[in-house]
Amino acid sequence: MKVASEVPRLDVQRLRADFPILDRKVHGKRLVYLDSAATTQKPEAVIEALSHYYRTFNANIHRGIHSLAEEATEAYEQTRRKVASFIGGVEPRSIIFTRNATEGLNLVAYAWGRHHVGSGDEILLTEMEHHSNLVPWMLLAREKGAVLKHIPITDEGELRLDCLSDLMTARTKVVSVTLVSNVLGTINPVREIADAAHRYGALMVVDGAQGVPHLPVDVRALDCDFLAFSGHKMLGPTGVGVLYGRPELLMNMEPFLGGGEMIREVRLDRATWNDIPWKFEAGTPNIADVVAFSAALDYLEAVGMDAVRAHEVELTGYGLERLLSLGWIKIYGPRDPDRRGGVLAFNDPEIHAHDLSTILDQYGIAIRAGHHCAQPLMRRLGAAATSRASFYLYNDRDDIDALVEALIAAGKYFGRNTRVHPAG
Ligand code: C6P
Repeated sequence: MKVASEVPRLDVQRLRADFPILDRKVHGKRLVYLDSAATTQKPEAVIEALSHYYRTFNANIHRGIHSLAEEATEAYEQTRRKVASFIGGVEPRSIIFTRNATEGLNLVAYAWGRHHVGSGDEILLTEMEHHSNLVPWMLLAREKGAVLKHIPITDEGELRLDCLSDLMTARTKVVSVTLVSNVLGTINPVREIADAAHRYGALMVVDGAQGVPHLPVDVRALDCDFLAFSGHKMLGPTGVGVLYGRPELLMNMEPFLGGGEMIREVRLDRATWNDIPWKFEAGTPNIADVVAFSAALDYLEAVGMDAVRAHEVELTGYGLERLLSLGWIKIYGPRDPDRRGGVLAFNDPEIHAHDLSTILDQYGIAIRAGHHCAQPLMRRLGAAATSRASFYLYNDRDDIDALVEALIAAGKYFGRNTRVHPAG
């Protein structure tokens, strides 16, 4: 990662022009899109790539030998090579296309877990996981009689690594941790946890859904065995996910789904499997969206992930300062913007998160409200729901100012006598 002074500042106004949706109005107001942790908006290049695919070379891949099929196959495989390069220059055969991060995590729990986790074995997760990194492991633990354990968090929303040595045992088979929390924003010390996992002979799985889109990620630096993420959270179309897996592991795993494409030879009573990664891509994949995802990767590469990260640190710092200056907003997660990604979950003690989100929508502001698919974390935080503003490369300080103004207006609507306090 480059030092901050070497990283070029984003020209947000220029970038915004690439996102047609940002021109639209909501309830007559400028759209202020602060829900990129749920899904990001798409640049013209991605929309155009999708349309270009259907207009010019739509065909099924890996099957036909006509020109369209060859062009479609090449474009699909080219995206795989770009993804491999994007996460640190790994082998393209270690990249499996899934529907989303959720499917990637389920693939690991099912195809690896069912053959390597047994009764009494332990699966170590954390208290801040998204349901996608909890429920697949619950299903596995229930089937195998395995034990689920969780690294607790501090009141500031950081993992209690001091508990790690007590939680890891010779029975720990897998550790699965999110790189960035979708609620707290916390960036977790994955490398440190991976080192501990490997000392105990356990696998390290990383949920990269909120990490890969926002930080420069190098799989080798993380030293993880699996990494799952979603294309739609990084400017790509919905319906494309990525699972990186260490090739030695993937080669020795049983398939996840059976069908066309994932086989080498099929008899009536038995079959052998294709090479990786195709062994894990049964049936016709989401060709069009994978092809268009390539344009999203090009876009992010051109902007530079160091610049994306630096921009989000700056914006998150400004957001924290402005929200705290109101004096009544409770913010979850670390206070230091360098220790967190671009999500700010917060609560107004007098207005329910859902009401707040409905009012903000009247001002054209899109935020998310609810449990953010992290109910155990919500319980730990003592909150039934939170509001959440999340940023990406097309957001700027004006968006945060609009949010703050609307929060003040919402307070007035609910009868609050507003006085803005200094930041603290
Ligand atoms: N979080 C959010 O608004 P999918 O749905 O498979 O693309 O991503 C699942 C997922 C996994 N891990 C983390 C940390 C996530 O944040 C998400 C998706 C969205 O926070 C939708 S619930």
